[in-house]
Amino acid sequence: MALEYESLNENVKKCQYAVRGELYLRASELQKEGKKIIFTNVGNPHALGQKPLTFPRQVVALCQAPFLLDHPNVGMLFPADAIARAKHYLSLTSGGLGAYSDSRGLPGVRKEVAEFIQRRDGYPSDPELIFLTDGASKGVMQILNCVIRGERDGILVPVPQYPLYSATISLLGGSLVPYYLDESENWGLDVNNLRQSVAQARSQGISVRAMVIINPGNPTGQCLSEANLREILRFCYSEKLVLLGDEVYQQNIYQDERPFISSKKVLMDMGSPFSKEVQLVSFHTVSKGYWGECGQRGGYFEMTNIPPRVVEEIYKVASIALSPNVSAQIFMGLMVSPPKPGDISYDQFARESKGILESLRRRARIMTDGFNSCKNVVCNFTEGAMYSFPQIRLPPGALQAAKQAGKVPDVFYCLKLLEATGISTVPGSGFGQKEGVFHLRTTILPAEEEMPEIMDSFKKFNDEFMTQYENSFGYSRM
Ligand code: DCS
Repeated sequence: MALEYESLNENVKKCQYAVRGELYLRASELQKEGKKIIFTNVGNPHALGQKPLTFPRQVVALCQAPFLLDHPNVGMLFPADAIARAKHYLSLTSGGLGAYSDSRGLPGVRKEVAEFIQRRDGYPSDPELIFLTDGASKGVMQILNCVIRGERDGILVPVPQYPLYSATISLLGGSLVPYYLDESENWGLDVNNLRQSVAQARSQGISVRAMVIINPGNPTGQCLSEANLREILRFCYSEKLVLLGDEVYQQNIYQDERPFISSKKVLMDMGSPFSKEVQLVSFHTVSKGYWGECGQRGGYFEMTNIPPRVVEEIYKVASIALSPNVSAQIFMGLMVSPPKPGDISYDQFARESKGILESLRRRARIMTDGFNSCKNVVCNFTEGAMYSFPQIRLPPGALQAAKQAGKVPDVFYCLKLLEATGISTVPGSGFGQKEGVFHLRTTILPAEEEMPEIMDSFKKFNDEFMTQYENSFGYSRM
């Protein structure tokens, strides 16, 4: 047999993805046994009760069932602007949602994305340099696939990081070059650390080719400042790295001091030679923000300063998969061109989206404060994205007990938490963390009214756990 475990591609075996790892599997088992599980392991808002925005669903419903457009009562069920938008999107397709589109996505939707980027950043954007993808994940994989030629090609990745990056780099047989975010500086990024990481990688014969930033951060929740982005872009210029800007959480901002600024805008603001030379690929999605349409699998990437011959090659590779999801492309079109003031659906759309964002902002606060009120737990405020990433300072007794159980200490803690409370989290080791320091990640997505109860039950578990394992020998360090 060709497909046996022993003969499986080693890169497949090496690749790990903690968000659906051991904790998730145990939680699914417990759920089957009838235990109530609160799934905070995945940033999957609708799975935790978030309602879809009405307008985009109306438009896509009409696109999926175009015969409704000919129904005499369609105007009683759907607002006129939704009907008009459904006709608009259908006219962009070559045969409705059942037909493949161009492998880069529908030209009309790519144009809408370019217009959105131009409005957001104040600089022109070219639809020819925008590819629509099945979620941001597929875009990231396509680009890493083009960059990584073998194990000597390194990609700078933040630690902690979202494991899409570590997993894809393993799968493609490249080398992950970590740079550490500083927890005591609110998960800030120090460019000196970057230099050290690159120097160390080079001394091992690795050629560093690209750098990933996640802004706002997953799992760390920080928002990068404009000054920091400028430093990063300057660093990419001097080191000749392509910057992969993961900006999927750009709508998820919960403080006013540091609004989201795209890497593209900062790069263009820097002017020549940077704006003409630094290579940048930026990613976005319909899965996050107040949309949370994870199951639709819509995303895009925009390329800046990527040579036309490379763009052609990326197009060729995208063509192998024929076409991104067409209904997801329409979600993307709607996300980048939502109803405007004066449109029939505007008030409802604005009310719904504002309601979700304001609630997320309150939930970020409830969670951080809740964690910080617990014994031996410290947590930076979630400035953006959808996660809280508290540090759990484990007493030596707990480290010992974990060792005896054959578990990594944070996995041990998260399993106990799951068994006691039904709260399903992801251990910090799944994202990478400094040695001897332990974390867990939760989403801030459970319903706001359930939040106090969840945090109470977390606190009760944690404080009892700490008392049980505490002794006088000190703690895991920060
Ligand atoms: N980039 C980051 C930083 C993400 O957090 C995610 C999803 C993606 C890209 C990919 O999203 P889509 O493919 O859906 O566009 N975040 C996962 C997570 O950490 N929890 O849920 C999903």
